[in-house]
Amino acid sequence: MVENFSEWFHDILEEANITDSRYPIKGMAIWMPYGFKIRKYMLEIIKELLDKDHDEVLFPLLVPEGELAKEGEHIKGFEEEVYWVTKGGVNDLNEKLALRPTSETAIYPMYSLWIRSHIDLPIKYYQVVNTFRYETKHTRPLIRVREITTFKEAHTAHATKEECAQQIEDFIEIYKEFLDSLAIPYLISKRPPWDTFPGADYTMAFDIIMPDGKTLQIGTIHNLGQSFAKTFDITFEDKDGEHKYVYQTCAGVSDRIVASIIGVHGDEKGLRLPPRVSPNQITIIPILFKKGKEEVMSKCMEIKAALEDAGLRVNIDDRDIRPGKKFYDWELKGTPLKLEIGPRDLENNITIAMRRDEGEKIELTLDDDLVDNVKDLLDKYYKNLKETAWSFQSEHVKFTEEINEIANIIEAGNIAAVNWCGDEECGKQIEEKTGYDVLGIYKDAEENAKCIVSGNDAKYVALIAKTY
Ligand code: PR8
Repeated sequence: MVENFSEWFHDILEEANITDSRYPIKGMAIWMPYGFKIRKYMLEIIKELLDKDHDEVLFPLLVPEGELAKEGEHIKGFEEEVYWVTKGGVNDLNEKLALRPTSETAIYPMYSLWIRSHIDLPIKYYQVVNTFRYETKHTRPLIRVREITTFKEAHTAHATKEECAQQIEDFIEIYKEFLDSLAIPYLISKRPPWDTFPGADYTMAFDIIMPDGKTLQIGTIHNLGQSFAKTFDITFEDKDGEHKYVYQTCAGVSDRIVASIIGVHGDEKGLRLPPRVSPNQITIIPILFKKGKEEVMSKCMEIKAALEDAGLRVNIDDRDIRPGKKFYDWELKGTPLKLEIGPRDLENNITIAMRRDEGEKIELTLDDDLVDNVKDLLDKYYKNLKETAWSFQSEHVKFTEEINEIANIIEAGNIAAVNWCGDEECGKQIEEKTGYDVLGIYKDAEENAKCIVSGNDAKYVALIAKTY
């Protein structure tokens, strides 16, 4: 566990060339080259998963005030966070334009034009865009930003309530697969009514535990029911000739995915990147002396080409600096596997491999099996990252039947799990009495379990946490 996580996180973003937060607008930062690559590979994964049965689109950034204000609950939830464009050059605009805080009110008026008949359904679109939220809580790079630069938002419309509920399940599976590929563990819960997305029937959320014990919501899936359909008049003619409102869902992830890759896997030496998103999956470090320099370099190039042919991302660090410094740098940057080759290794026809998660040096023979052996090490590394992260999570969810215990559990860096009857009043009392947040319903309670507040029969196990 990283001691002072907040400071560590801040430093690593700069040292590993992820983002630069010195841009002169609070809550807005620059993606630097190394971070941009991680972001790019992360997006490739989610896009690949969505592209199986969603289509990517791109909507304008600006939303007319009239549309944004149409859905009462929605605007109430967002009005304090909206940035407005009021002028075009020196002229006042006739209608204020919002920088989208999210795109329901940009997309749904168009759905109303596009959807006519049941044959137009389902419609499953997504876009990856920047959105703007004037966050009033403490901003933090990648975690709580005012320009969310990597907002993947999906919006679907369906003919029936059942299909709509199925879509929520499908999104849950997609997000699981996505996070699994990044070796990130998650807790899935149904948000309580008072923390449901503005305008939605219910919200399913993915949370992670950061090393400091605070939870971060890294993805949400909202069942919008028919509320937006009624506001934006999104109807279709059904098979029976009747005109009906569609049922809708939306789902989003953001820059927080990159924050969780960094936070969940990092250690005191720096990043530990999951192979799928690491800009370099293998870094070759030549140990160069005057004698035999060319032979070593040409062997490095040969190995690089062989690994690249197998679809791996490889770099050679041939900078004119001490090898020790190179090791240090690539540990900081979280390259999954390093291969070291010096003149003596060349004589012995070997390379020394080192996984980022283990200090052990492994001799690999430079033969036809090299590519397979390297892939095997990457696979073991990925599995170890995943297992370590999942065990950290399960060790940090602690069940209690005592309301007075909740604070101790959470202050020791954990999440508390408690029995809850499901009544809003009891849920809010938990928050008031403890000062922490009810994340949501994690699962059904066991038989005969009693609510931690009222003592009545408990329906659910709820998670309580300190949140980002
Ligand atoms: C929706 N509409 O908007 P959501 N900085 C970084 N990440 C953030 C921030 C922020 N300030 N605010 C939210 N997120 C729906 C679904 C279209 C898509 C991340 O939902 O408001 C959080 O991880 O819940 C959140 O789960 C996700 O964006 C979607 O935002």
